[in-house]
Amino acid sequence: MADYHEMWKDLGMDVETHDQLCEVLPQAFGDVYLSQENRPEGMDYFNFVVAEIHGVRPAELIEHQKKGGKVFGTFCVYVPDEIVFAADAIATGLCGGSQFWVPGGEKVLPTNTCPLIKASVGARLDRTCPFFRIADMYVGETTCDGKKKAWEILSEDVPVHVMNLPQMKRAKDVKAWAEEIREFKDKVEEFTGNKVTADKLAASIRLINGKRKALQRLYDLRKNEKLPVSGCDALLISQIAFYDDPTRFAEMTNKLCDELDKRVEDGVSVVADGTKRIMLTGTPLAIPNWKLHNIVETSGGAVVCEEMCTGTRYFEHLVDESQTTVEGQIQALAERYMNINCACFTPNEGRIEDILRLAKEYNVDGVIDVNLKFCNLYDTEGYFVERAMKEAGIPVLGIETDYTDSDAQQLRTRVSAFIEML
Ligand code: BJ8
Repeated sequence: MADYHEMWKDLGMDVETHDQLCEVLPQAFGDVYLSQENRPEGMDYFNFVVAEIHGVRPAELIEHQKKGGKVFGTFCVYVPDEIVFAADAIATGLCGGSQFWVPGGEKVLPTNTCPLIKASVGARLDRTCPFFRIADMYVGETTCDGKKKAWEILSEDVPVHVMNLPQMKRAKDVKAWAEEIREFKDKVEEFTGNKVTADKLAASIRLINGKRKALQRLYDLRKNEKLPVSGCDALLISQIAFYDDPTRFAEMTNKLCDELDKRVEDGVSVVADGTKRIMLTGTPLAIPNWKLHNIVETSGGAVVCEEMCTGTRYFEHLVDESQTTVEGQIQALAERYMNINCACFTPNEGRIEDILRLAKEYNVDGVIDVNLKFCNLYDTEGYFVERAMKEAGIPVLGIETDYTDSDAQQLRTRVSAFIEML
């Protein structure tokens, strides 16, 4: 990796502590990724992005700021990136997926907070992630209780705009979400000094739809019996989608898909015939959380789909591109985003329907319902998920885990036993 110490210092980072992270990440990545066999060549780009994760993209964002542009940091797939890009700003995901940041979060948050929140708060307060330093404004949402309180803590250190996400899906809730998007647009316009016009919004809707289409194409390829790409690799791409330049990301993902099309034609698979096909469902797996995929794929299974925010919840459903007024576009955005089925909604039957549909589409042998420790929402919803799977005759395994490696061995035992009985 090139030397970015000067840039990190300029960002006011704690460079010494951050160096410790830089030391462990390549090892973790090598263990999980570079040990895989028969990887597509198109993965080289994504390997490069990870190798330079705190360098190349942050440098691009800084360049954008030097030209007067703003950067918005987001934490949830309900936040419409389209609005941000339409104001000539850049949106970047900020969710923390490493145990490295958790102790920093625990200094201010209760221990029984989910690791995603603890890592995100820790990355900011400990000044050990360039993305958290670069973002001019954070955009929060009222999804779960832990996040709501985290915004209050973070807002003492950085400007935070919180979007009030309704928690039901009645017509009046979609209307309320459209109103929130309208307010967000006003906020973004004021903060950037740039007007969100119908033309600009139309272009950014196409831009983000392009990213969604590329991801859908990648996931469709995973439906093949001969699996052209591993679950670990697909997860990495889903994670990178939150950070990368959307145009380049779609281009590189499509390029990889061209290669995967060829593999399907030639009957090339990354796994042996008969390898059990697993779908993961549950809480998001923020980068660099590769633990469960790695365990499944080194225990005789292959992950073929993720019903997660780092998965299908991120890209399914396109925004209607036919609207020509900002008002119409905001309505189209509200309708698309309210199609996402997060456990913070009540009821959330749509998610159960999605899991059943995806299990068929991807021809899965079993489902693993994974919950980040202390996420009450997904933990509780697990009751319905597991009951629905049992009723449909789909084997299901419920798992709770965090970002540490302390349970890796125990998880491996349980996952291996599950895969063996499929
Ligand atoms: S749409 S899943 S990205 S809220 S895991 S922080 S819910 S305690 S991340 Fe999420 Fe948006 Fe929903 Fe997706 Fe809270 Fe649970 Fe932690 Fe979570």
